[in-house]
Amino acid sequence: MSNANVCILLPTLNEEATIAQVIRDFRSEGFDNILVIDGNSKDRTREIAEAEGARVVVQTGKGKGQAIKQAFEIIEEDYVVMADGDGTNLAKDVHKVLDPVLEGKADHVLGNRLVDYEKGAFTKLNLFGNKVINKMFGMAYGVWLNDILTGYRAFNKKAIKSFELKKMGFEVESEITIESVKKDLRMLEVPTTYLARHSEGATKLNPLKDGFRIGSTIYKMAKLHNPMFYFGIIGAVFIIAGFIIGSFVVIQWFQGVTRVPMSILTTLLIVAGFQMFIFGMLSDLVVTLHRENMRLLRKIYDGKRDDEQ
Ligand SMILES: Nc1nc2c(ncn2[C@@H]2O[C@H](COP(=O)(O)OP(=O)(O)OP(=O)(O)O)[C@@H](O)[C@H]2O)c(=O)[nH]1
Ligand SMILES: [Mg+2]
Repeated sequence: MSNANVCILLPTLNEEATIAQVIRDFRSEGFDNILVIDGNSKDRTREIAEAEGARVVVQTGKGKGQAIKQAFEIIEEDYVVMADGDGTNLAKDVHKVLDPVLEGKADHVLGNRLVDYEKGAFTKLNLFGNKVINKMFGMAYGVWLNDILTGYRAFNKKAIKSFELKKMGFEVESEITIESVKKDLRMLEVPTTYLARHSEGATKLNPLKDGFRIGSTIYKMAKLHNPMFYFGIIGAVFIIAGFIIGSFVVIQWFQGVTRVPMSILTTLLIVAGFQMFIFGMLSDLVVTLHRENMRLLRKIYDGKRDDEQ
């Protein structure tokens, strides 16, 4: 199969130190169709990318999420490989990432960075944050992946055109993965090598701020996919708070002090907590029925498209 049908998508923001090499490396793997979506870099990223023969598009908004959304809208090729422009992904790994999609084994392949990473590629905080986020994702969506935040991925056209992306920043990787679960896409993880950043290129990621945003996106988006998880956590917080205050009330009562307002608060917290669980169960029912309907609709739609082709 010719690689002209594969678009290599590189989002960039001030990556003049690495972009030329990244483009050359993908070319030497046999990929000439390279799209750089640039976030209005203040350095020479765009000029360099153009000189290396890439198609350069300047994103209309801000953030990596907006850039990816815009790129997915303009891409017309049947296959897409997305990689970072900071030279942290090995172009050599492209075949590992892309082949399962080309062979029709998956709609979306994720290059797992956590098996083989260079010293210094992750800070301790980033590594810890990644692990927590992957566990949380597994609990919320029932799909246990090792690296949902990877920037090295391959997709087929069906996948990129089915994503409904709303997040503007570094939440985009989580959103794409969540969308893939929701749209029943076949996902596959393959091991890839992750290199440390070039010493001249600065990270655009703020581990605490972006980590919190990513966690909150995963949690909020779970409302429409796994409401038991979403409401269950709120319920658990209420019940635990109720038990803590309740224990205090009981201890004080044994000491001869009666705390009436606190007793009322304890009851309210525990009752409200249980109600949250019941609410979660009901929402779960609604979501499950909706998912079955969507599956059926998708089946009908795919069948129709096959007939047309
Ligand atoms: N177009 C565009 N690209 C961006 C934006 N922010 C980051 N990028 C690019 O997205 C890729 C990944 O961003 P990084 O800053 O490396 O984030 P990361 O890889 O998650 O974090 P590190 O571990 O620090 O490398 C890089 O190629 C960036 O240049 C943006 O706002 N717009
Ligand atoms: Mg990076």
